[in-house]
Amino acid sequence: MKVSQIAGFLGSGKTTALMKIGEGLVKKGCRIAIVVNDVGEISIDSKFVEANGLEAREIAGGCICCQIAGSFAETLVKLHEGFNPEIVIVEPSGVAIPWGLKRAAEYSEAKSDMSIEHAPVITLVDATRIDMLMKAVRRLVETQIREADVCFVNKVDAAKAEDIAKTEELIRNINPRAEIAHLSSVTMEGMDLIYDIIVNRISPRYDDAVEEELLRKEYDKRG
Ligand SMILES: Nc1nc2c(ncn2[C@@H]2O[C@H](COP(=O)(O)OP(=O)(O)OP(=O)(O)O)[C@@H](O)[C@H]2O)c(=O)[nH]1
Ligand SMILES: [Mg+2]
Repeated sequence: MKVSQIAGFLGSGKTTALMKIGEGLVKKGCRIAIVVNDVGEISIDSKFVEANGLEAREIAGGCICCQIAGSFAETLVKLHEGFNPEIVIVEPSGVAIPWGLKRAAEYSEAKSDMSIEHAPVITLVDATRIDMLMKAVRRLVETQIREADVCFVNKVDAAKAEDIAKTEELIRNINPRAEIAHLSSVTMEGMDLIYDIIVNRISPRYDDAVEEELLRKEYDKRG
């Protein structure tokens, strides 16, 4: 079972994008489940989910990557033994750390006869709020960018050109190895690329050494 995570700070457009992605991939014939870990109110539209032949689960409270890793793994096991999706698209809470979520997903292998593969870690960065993000929650946003394989500058339909350019530059500075692309759930720009990334590419498994390296970089930067 492949796990695809769509990270990004609160309000960066994850749920909106995830619904479009789920719908698009189901249309292409993929068996898709979505898992949302919301800190706030419930946001999955169950009618939408039913109408599109998706399977959805919500994990409420806390952050998937730490406090409730156990229940995330349980959820994956239940999905595997029931609906048996090819791909599970996960929306971690806006404050989750992507690398920790890989480890949490792999816990499920110990609980059931299944193997987990990861799609590239996707982080959405809201170009319409880039100044606010850099002022208010810089550290968290930097971590989500640093741990991404692909960063999407999101809401490009509504963002000013200069803010899009600023967002790209910021991503490049924080994570030079990440691929950068544009996304809009309104115009659907970037959606074909997202489908391709989720279906056709894979990202490495959790590795202590890599996490240590990521933490070290973060620590060095903080001085
Ligand atoms: N213009 C524009 N607005 C968007 C786009 N995607 C999402 N939004 C809006 O951004 C707001 C937040 O979107 P959500 O999808 O709920 O964001 P989220 O990241 O899931 O938010 P949390 O779950 O609270 O962290 C909503 O008002 C959406 O309508 C986009 O591509 N373009
Ligand atoms: Mg959401």
